[in-house]
Amino acid sequence: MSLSDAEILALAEQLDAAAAQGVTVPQPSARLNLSVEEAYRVQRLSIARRVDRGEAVIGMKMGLTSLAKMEQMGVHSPIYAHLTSPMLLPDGGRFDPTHLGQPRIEPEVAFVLGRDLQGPVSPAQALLAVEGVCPALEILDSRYQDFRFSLPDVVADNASSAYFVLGSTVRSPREVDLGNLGMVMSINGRVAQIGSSAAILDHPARSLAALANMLLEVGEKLQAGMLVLAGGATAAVALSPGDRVLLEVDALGTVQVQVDAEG
Ligand code: OOG
Ligand code: MG
Repeated sequence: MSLSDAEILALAEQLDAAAAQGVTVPQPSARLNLSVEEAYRVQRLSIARRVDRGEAVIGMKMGLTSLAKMEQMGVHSPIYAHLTSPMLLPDGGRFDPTHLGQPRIEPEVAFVLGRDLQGPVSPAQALLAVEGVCPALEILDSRYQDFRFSLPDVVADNASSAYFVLGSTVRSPREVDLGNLGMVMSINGRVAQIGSSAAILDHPARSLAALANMLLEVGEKLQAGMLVLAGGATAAVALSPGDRVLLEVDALGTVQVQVDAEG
């Protein structure tokens, strides 16, 4: 039994409100038989509500593109989600965690597209549309209790997106081989995760190509100027008020963010 348009819209409204308020809601899959396709419709409707409030879609992200992330979340299929303007923080910037329920952070690599990118494409073809690459940190916050969800649940929740930060040095993908760059994420000066860009579907360009190819299924393409997060290279780490996070990526440089202290 497929969901009615009214049920899809109700889920979008519920998840959008939960994200705005920093509260959790029940997983849709606990009471409904939501398909992945229906979950993407929920995601798009929730993003449409943000756009109605004045947010702009500035990019997209891939998620669950490394084994470490798949194992951590218990969901083994790559997914995509939308990035909107208030989610982007400046390098070295900070955010207020009080409206986030259970923030986590993960090390990523980001692409800046120099031209439109439409599937079907190979990873090498996808890279031709890329103008710049940089280190990135993504801050996640699930709208489900204990960060527990099925594949359709997390798709509906815009893949737990909350904030992201891009390193201020952007390099050309023609200058750097992205295939196996060491990545070290430190929190308060202590190493929290060590990984490699190779953990992201063997090469981050594969993640970008997979995104373009998934969007083709719904007749969409990536647009010039869009930012694309390739997905966490390691498991995500829980954040606390006052935490300072630094990511260092070989050949790409660094990116930093800070969680506001309490009070
Ligand atoms: C889902 C979002 C996954 C990534 O990079 O793998 C994601 C989650 O882990 O809550 O952003
Ligand atoms: Mg991510």
